[in-house]
Amino acid sequence: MPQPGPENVWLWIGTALMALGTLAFIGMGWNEKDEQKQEFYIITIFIPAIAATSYFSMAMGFGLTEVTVAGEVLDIYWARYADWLFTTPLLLIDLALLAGADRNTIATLVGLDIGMIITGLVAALTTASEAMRIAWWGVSDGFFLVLLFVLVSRLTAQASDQPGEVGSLFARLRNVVILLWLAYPIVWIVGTEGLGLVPLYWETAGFMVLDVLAKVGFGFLLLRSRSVLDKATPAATEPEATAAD
Ligand code: RET
Repeated sequence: MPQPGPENVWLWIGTALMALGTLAFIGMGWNEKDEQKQEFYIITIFIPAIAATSYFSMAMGFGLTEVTVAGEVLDIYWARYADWLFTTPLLLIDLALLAGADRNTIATLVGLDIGMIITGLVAALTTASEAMRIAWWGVSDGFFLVLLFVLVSRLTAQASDQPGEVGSLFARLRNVVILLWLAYPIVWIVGTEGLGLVPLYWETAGFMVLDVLAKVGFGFLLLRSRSVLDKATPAATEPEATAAD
């Protein structure tokens, strides 16, 4: 099993920050009795909890493998993709619940997201050629761009039916997601998986900062707004039964 190099320091910091974020969210949700709000807490607690285990596995060397592309050996932290496969859909579900999105919109977002992560993993593991890796990166970008489009079009339209404060929290979190998430494919392509312009040490630092902001930062913004979560009504999936009949 390959062992992590000096980038290990970032992986341990990531493990610690994700674990602390998990504990903080558990603490914030401890006394929550309202089932609807509990849903936000449960989802948001799982996000850094999954990341903490993924970071731990990378720091220990378990989440690391090597691939050889055109005679060059690359260290690939595959555990990132295992983390993202679960946590990015959870982040989108948090946003979608806030928007009061319907099931079809949620399913579309999650489907596109899974397509993005799986093809990103293929890009990372492909050994055929450098060009093939970049081609798969492009396929993953395709899923990502459609996902962003659904976020700004359909999901935003659905959020406009929510009360004002919920709508503005949604808009803030949506913008945070768009800005932070856009950095991932850039770090990937300039880093060792792609063009190799940035060494693994700094690439690992970059992903760690992004992951902490996109998970723990996002979670704080969402959960600190308790009064807003109160007003976030669930999806308009089924009309409420009336007591009249
Ligand atoms: C990859 C490489 C291939 C192209 C694209 C990517 C996008 C990844 C994204 C990840 C987001 C992760 C988050 C994690 C934790 O909170 C797979 C890097 C488009 C958008 C938000």
